[in-house]
Amino acid sequence: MKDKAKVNGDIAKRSRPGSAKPLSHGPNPSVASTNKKIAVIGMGYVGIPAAALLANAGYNVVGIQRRSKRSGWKIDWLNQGRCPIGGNEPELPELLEKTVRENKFRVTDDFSVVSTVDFILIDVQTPTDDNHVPQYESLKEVCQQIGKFLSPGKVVIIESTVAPGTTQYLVKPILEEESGLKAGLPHGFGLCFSYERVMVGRLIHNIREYPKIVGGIDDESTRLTTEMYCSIVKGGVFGTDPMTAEVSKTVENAYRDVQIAFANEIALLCESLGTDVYEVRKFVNGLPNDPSSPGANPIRNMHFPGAGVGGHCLPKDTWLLMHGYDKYASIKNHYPSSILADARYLNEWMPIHMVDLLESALIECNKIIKNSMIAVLGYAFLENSDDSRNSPTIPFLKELEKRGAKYKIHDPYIKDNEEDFKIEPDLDAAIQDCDALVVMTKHDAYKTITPEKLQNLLRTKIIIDGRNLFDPAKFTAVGFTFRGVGKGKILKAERIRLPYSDGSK
Ligand code: SAJ
Repeated sequence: MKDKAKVNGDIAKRSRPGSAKPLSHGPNPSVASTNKKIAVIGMGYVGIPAAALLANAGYNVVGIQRRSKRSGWKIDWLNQGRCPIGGNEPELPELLEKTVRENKFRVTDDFSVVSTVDFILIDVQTPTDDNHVPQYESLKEVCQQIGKFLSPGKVVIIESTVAPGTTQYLVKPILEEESGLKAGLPHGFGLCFSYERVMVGRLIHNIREYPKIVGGIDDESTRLTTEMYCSIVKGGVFGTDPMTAEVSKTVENAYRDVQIAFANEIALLCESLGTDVYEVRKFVNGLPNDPSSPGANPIRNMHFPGAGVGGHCLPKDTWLLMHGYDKYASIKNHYPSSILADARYLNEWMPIHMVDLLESALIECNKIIKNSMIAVLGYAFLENSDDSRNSPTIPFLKELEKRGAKYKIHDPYIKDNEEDFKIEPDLDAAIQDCDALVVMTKHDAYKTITPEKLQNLLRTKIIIDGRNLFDPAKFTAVGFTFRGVGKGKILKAERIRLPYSDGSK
């Protein structure tokens, strides 16, 4: 077991950009000294798992959550050791129950506890508005609150995703203004941007297994923050500067968004060309890498096309990246077109394409979309989760309304939602007497749906599959009209079959 001095020695050296050598390999619970205290601000999908892991590593952790109408209830739930996050989250409920029972973790709405802690993690929402401008009300408010209770030696760590430049040019000035201190250790406060990489359904896993990037305003901020994360992170902790960390985070999600948009555009082409995008994807991803020089020719990992891209991250992180560029970039490169922005617009459009697929299927069945009743499976943005933030189902429903259709929504994990859509808890009741079934989220609960079940429930045998949930042949074989994102072969078959298949001219 490495002794503390050795660990500190290792950590002192900031890993040179690109050196990719982690500052330290963890987890190393021994670094978690029980007399060190941590405040985690924002009891959501990022703050709760981070707090539970750090408390379990030995830190004394206090969660800070506003007693708001939407989230205030979480304070009491958490202090009873109960997990407010629905869906399947391995390890999290047990860790919360244990750390609360052992008095290692508690939650309050009183910001004055900041005066008693060593580290302050900021895990609040950082959405963008309809004009793609970051909405930093929560971030600014918590920085003002923190500033009031800051004293020299404390370290503030932003984990929420922010636009490049935000740590240096927005957060730091507010903290300095409110505290009267200068940023920078040892005489002032420490400050880092160390972004979250959580994903619903694997919150604990991602924090523990994924590399952690620490962008500190100075070496001491980076060193202390890295030491803290080493108590829970297995994937290595890498040091850099705040701007590089902010760009890396937003690029990481923009990369995924562009990859998904690529898959979505290919799916649209496949529909028109009469091919199956999943067959194409299999062949494209199957191209082996050149064994003689694996690095020479990066592997292909075509992502999954689908009914849209939701969540708190991908729909906004590209805009955060571009906002940082617009606001803080000193040199501007004027380039012809932005694949980042176009990717966003295409992914935002996929729910509309789902309605187009539905309308064409209804017409094929001599029905019109106006006043038709549609069964919508899945309100969450991601399978097996209760998270509906920016769910593609929301613009899909709004487009249905615009075209005069009625609908029933089912989701196994979500009852109430911010948009106040009525969610039908009983699957059969949601499907009963509908003119079509539309798959928006690939919950495991839907994998057992059979043609027989739907034949007895649906008024019109139409399926629109936005998540490659079903095997179309199983349904078309018994007379269903089937549409799927990227499923061109069915269309072609139907096109081929339709005019002459029943021999009628
Ligand atoms: N999606 C597709 N096709 C795909 C992958 C996803 O259509 O091939 C859709 C999903 O259905 C969903 C949306 O995209 O609606 C987002 O899915 P996700 O799997 O990216 O889930 P997030 O947004 O919770 O997680 C992402 C992850 N980012 C990356 O993998 C680069 C996660 O690692 C981040 O921690 C998370 O954003 C975040 O918090 O930033």
